[in-house]
Amino acid sequence: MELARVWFVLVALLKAFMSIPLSMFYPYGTPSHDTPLPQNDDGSSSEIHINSSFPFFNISHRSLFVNTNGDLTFLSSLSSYTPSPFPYQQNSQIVAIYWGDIDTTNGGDVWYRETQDSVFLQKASTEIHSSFPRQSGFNASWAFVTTWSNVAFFGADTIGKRRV
Ligand SMILES: [Ca+2]
Repeated sequence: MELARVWFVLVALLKAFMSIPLSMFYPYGTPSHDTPLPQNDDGSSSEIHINSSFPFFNISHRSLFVNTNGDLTFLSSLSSYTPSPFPYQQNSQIVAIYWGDIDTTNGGDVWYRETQDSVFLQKASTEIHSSFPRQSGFNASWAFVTTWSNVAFFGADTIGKRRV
């Protein structure tokens, strides 16, 4: 069996009220050399050119967008804050990790990076093997990490936990 080039998108979602311990997440933020998304509501990154092609729904993508409202898109940015059923409208190619009305002007941060760090990729591969035993040949060679950290919802107060 050919060990094909394997692509992996890893997305971590953190919210202040979740009980998932930080130790379960991959490191993120400035110490991990992540790029921060500017504080915004319904915004997106500029087009991010990636070092590897990412095959997704029969298209090999060389760029993507990180959208504040909790998703990644490949063909264009997305400002929609209301989750929609799949297949999604337009010609969007979307990885909807946490599609909701996030507003980081009220708190929280969105970070992203791509990596080919061998320690990171080995950990990611091990977790895939554990979660998907039928993918025993999976061997991550590249990853894109996006973290929504302590993000507030639209209309939240300045602490980001209550609607004002
Ligand atoms: Ca929003």
